[in-house]
This record gives sequence, C-alpha cells and structure tokens, in this order.
Amino acid sequence: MNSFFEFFRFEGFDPLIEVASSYAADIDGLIWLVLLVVGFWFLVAEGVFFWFILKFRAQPGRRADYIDGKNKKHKRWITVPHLLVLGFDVLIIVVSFNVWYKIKMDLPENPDCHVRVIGQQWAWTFQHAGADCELDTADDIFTVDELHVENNKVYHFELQATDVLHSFSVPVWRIKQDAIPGRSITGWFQPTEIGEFDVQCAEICGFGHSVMAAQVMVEDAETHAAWVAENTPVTEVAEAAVEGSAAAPAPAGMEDR
Ligand SMILES: [Cu+2]
Repeated sequence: MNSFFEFFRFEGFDPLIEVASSYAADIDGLIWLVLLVVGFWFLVAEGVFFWFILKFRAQPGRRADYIDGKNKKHKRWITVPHLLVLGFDVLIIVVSFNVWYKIKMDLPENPDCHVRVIGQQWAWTFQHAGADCELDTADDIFTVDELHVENNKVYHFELQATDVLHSFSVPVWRIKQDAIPGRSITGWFQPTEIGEFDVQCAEICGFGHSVMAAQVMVEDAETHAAWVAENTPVTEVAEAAVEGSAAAPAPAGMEDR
C-alpha cells in the first residue's frame, strides 16, 4: 500500500498545497486514485457516447432499431460497465479503508507529546503540554490562535468544543476533524515540514466563522524548546524554585533548566 502512495512523494510532483505531515501524501494518493479512476472512465464513457451519436445519426433511408434488452449481446452494454463500476468501487473502498484506518483508527502508542485543541466562537485555544509533555500539569502553555509544535514529533490531540460544532482543519497536514460540544475527540498528527501554516475552522459555526483562523508554527527541536522555556507560566518556575530550595526533586522536564 505504501509504495503506491510513494509516487505522490516524488520530488517533481507538485501538489496544490504543501505536504507537511506523515499522512498527507496518503490522503493525496486517495484523491488522485479517485480522480484517475473516475476521470479515465468519464473520458471513455463520453467517447463511446459521442461515437454512438455520430455512428447512429439520422441517415436517409435508415430506420431506428427498437432495442428491448432481451438480446444478450445488447445487455452486455449494461452488465459489463456495471461489473466494472463494482470492481473499481471495491478498489477505492479497500484503499480508502487503509487510509482511514491509518489516520483515524490506528492511534500511535506512546506519542512524543500531547496538545489540547479547543474550538469556541470564534477562536482556537491551544493547550500545549509544556516541557513534561503531559497535559493538565502546571507547566501547560495556553495560547489563542497559535499552535506551536516540534517537527517530526508524534502528537496526540484532544479536540473539544465549548459551544457549537467546529472543525479543526490544517490543510497542509490534511487534517479535518469535527469538534463536538460535550465530547473530547482524540487524534494524532506528525508534522514533517518546518514552517508557519494555516489552521482554519471548517464548519460553519456562526457569524464569526470566517475569521476563526489560526496559525501553526512547526519548529525544529531547538526553536521549540526555546519557545516552551520562554512561555512556561512563571508560577511553575517559581514553584520549582521554592521546591528546589526545599531540596525536593525537580519536577519532570525541569531538570535541565
Ligand atoms: Cu468554528
């Protein structure tokens, strides 16, 4: 399966938008597969259609045939395309299930880090796990409309909504996942390109929907560590200092500071 999608990672191939996550090429491959299959048969069907229009056009002295479908030879024009449609349907289902399984069902174990994404009218709140990479600890970093992640790390995200339906969409990562009030939806991603990319809400969520855009900064290890260090809440550093003075062991992730 993977070798099939490798084609879409070919350097000379230029997709419409960047391929910046570990599974973006899989989604592209699926879209290309559907386009090629449907496009090829569209051209064949239109070709046959116009060929028939020309071949059987009105001609002096020729009477129209009445075709009732009882002749086996005639019926093949229905059964053969029908079987082809079913065959290609199965192909598309098999490939898309593989992609679906990889992205939506096969959550990688032991991710490198966690992040909580909360949609609300009309902004995204990102709860970064901080240096310990655990959520809901004192060193969590909250930002609005700005997500910071480290390149090539596997992240689990918890997606939530506080008011209405939203949809967390990062086009370059080929992520689009609905956020549903009352639910926490877990998913994953692994960025593969450093840069600044768009995050958008892909679900009409009210008057300000169109301005519900954010940015994701994919940083190298050094830059990301510096951002985390710079933005870790002061209370945490102060607590650590107090604990440190009481000869308590430093909390996880704070040792090298
Ligand atoms: Cu929204």
